Amino acid sequence: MSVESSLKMLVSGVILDLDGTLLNTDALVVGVMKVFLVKYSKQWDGREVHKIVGKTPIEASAVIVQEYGLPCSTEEFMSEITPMFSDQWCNIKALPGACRLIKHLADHKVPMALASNSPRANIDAKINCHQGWKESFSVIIGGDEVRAGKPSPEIFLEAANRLNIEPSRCLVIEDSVPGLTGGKAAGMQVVAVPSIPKQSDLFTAADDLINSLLDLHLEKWGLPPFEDWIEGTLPIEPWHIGGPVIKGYGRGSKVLGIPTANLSTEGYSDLLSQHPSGVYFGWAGLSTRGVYKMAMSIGWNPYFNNTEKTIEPWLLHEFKDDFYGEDLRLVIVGYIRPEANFSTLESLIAKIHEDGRVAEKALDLPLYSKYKDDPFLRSSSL
Ligand code: RBF
Ligand code: MG
Repeated sequence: MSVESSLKMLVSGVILDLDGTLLNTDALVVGVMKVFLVKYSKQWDGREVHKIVGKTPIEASAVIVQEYGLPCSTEEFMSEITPMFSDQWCNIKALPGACRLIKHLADHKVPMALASNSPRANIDAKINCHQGWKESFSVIIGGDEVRAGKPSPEIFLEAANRLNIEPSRCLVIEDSVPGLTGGKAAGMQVVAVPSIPKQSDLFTAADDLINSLLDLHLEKWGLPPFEDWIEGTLPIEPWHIGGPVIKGYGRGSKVLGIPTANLSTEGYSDLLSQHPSGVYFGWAGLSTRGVYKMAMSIGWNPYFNNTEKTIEPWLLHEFKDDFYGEDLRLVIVGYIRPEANFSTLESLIAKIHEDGRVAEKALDLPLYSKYKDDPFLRSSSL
């Protein structure tokens, strides 16, 4: 990429959103709503999620009361639902890349503000559960500490003011449309990292649109780059998944030279929702055969525009026969790139083969090769 196209306006401070950007709050909202609506004999169907992301609690509550025709006022709804959330603040997981980002910016003394539509007391309760977060922000502003929440620019302008940095020199990182709108109205650079998939057309106003915090390239904004990429791969906290190999999705991956050993997503929707879509790699164990190198995609395969988030591991080994039904164990140790769309099938295949080579080589690094002996790969649940 040329410098002209990749280097944006230089910034000297970062303003972060909390819910959906640093914390996986959506999972909690869904959990609480499911339980709550049962009381009114209604069922949460998730269609409303995009109408509540980035809103203040009162606005989001009004949407739910209206959408579900609940026989209560917005205020009554809020007083019932608030205690259900308050018990759960410490159960909200950091999104992948959030701790890495905060630590990196703090280590490099980049001024950081937290600007959230959530009330200040809730912000404090949430971030206190994550070690090192609170101290990293020199400014924290809640939705109840400004006259108007996002999409008003006020909270961002106040953050810039307290950081003592010109708005145009601030980089905002946001998952929601109201946040993006507010950041742009404040005259700031905005990186959008949408928490709801397949909605990229709503984020065209963003200066950069990324799939997850793992894809953040701070050097584009003149900030110190992450230094943890190794040979085209990013080490992640290893995670496990396993189950019987199922038949593929009828796209003839074997013919393409990419025979993926697909896993059923049944029972794994929570696990999959925790991991951003993208191309990853690691080790694969087949109980009766051995342990193999593996590259895999998680997501909707933009080229095929799947409706379900799937997991498609490609074992980097020539097998003489199929192994449908066998127990496949995976330990995922690193990240390569976001899923992409391609104009031709040939270019998709070429890219996947490149991923395979990257994974093959990286897995020889001690950092990754040590997981080859993970007992999970050899245990069997079948
Ligand atoms: N599908 C896409 O549409 N875009 C991708 O960027 C992409 N990357 C992949 C990377 C790897 C390592 C693997 C194994 C698959 C990837 N896929 C991607 C999914 C691929 O289209 C699908 O697995 C094949 O069609 C085989 O079923
Ligand atoms: Mg948000």
